[in-house]
Amino acid sequence: ILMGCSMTAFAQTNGGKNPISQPLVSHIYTADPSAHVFNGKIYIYPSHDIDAKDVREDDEGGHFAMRDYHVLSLDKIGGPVKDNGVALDLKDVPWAGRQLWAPDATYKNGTYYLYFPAKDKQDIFRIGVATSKSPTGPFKAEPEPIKGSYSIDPTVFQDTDGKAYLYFGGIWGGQLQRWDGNQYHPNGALKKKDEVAYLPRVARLSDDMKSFAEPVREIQLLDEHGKPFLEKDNDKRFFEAAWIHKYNGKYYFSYSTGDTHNLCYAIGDNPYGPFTYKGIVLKPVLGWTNHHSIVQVGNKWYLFYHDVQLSGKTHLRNVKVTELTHNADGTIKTIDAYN
Ligand code: FUB
Repeated sequence: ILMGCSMTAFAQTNGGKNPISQPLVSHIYTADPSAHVFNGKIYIYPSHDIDAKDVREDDEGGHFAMRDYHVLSLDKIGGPVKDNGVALDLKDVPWAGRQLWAPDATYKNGTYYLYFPAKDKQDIFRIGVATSKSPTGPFKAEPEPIKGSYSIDPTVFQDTDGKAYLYFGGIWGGQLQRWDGNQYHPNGALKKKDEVAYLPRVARLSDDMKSFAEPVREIQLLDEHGKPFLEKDNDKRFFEAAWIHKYNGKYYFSYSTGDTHNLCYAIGDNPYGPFTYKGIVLKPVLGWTNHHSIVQVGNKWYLFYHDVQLSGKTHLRNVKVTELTHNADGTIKTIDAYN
């Protein structure tokens, strides 16, 4: 299936002001775009949103009832976007019960690895891995989730020294509040406003890319005074949607603030952090969720993100892309998707 995304659509304007990005595809709903360049071509690993009419909306995000993944590909930004069909189906993941949420992918030694969260048969979010010889799949899932994994929104990062790391976590419907010291507490409560906010997680991956090489660690996110965020700092604290990119030798950890809908970023000197808060990458978009990836294509950097332009409904999203600028001092120029 080939969906058109012509240059004219991409460059549609806002009353003659700045270009507003248009959905990359409109034949299906897509969200949480994790983009990568493999062999000079751009691949996007999004969630595939569906209108599951049999599922009622709830505070845990039960209406985000996604059942498969499609990989999108394009030769260049602004070029036609191809939907490569079903890359992985829920029914082919032996351990999973429901809700295929935001995935990510990477390549190592001839194999592509797809990392994805799903609720297991006990309704606990875990992170699975599936492999393929092709970047577009089909992917074959491992029989069990990654041992020691939990919560949602995995993102995989391979550093220049060859080491690979899996970042993950998301509060509220993403269940991170149920995990303390890597132990599951079914009644884990949300933090009170003066408590230190929940922190994202990271673990280095083993050489096989299918298991953790070490216990899961918390990532320290600090404000400009070196202090951790409190829950009441909810316009800056971590909520979900981790991404990491490296720029000029620094590690940029970006994430969504969830209930305040910002995409923020923090900078560190190594993959484990600590990361110091620097500002907003993307202001709130149409719809409740804000989720992204930051990728270099050629000599430019791009932000892949989503909004609900096509549906007006929070759980039926469409992925988009826009250029991202690193300023000379290493900060990122804040993006307002509509101005
Ligand atoms: O797509 C389902 C969830 O919505 C993701 O896991 C979150 O990051 C939010 O975008």
